[in-house]
Amino acid sequence: MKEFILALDVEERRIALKIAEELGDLVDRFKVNYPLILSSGIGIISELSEIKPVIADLKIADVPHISARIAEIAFRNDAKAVIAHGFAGSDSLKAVFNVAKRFGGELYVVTELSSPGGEEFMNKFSLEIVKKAKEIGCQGLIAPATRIERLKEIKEVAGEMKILCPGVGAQGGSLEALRFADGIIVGRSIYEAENPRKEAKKLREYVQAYSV
Ligand code: BMP
Repeated sequence: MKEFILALDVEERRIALKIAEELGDLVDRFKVNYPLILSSGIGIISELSEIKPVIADLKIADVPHISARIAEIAFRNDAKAVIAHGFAGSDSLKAVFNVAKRFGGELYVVTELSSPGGEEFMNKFSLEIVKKAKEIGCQGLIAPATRIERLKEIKEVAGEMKILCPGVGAQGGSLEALRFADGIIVGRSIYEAENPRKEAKKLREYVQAYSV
């Protein structure tokens, strides 16, 4: 079954909770990032978790002991998964992976950003990042829906690792990503839509159709 994940990049706790209540039945998980966590506080993860599991997209990329502490705070506040940057290297990834393991959570590793800037530096190393993440035993990867050919290459190296793809919709990425990915992460196309529920329903049906 493919996953449909809502990126809740709004900046107000009240709005985030309202959207989550309205769309929670249509999505598999929520992903929260700095805009929401910094404006609402880390407690928003627990609040949203009452509705659906939360991925804390903190794009962790620090020296190992700090990376581990960041991940620990996210898991202590009920995150079920965290996202870390692969470019920080295997020591930092291992540190986060060990924390995730202790909490029974997951670690998703960013390969290369879905934005054009992801092609400047990150894509020179993204396949190496995939190999490293796989070697460590990380549960999944974040890979661009905006570059399908690259996504295909990432999938070939990733094998059975789970791949979640942001970039669908507002960034110009296509749902074709689901040919290689296990799930899509969508934000603005839903929460900025005139009728977010209608948009989310359409995507839900699409993801479901791809899952059979
Ligand atoms: P939107 O659908 O509004 O473009 O949002 C995409 C979400 O996915 C954002 O939260 C962003 O931080 C995240 N993301 C991304 O867009 N590209 C990546 O390569 C990695 C991400 O985590």
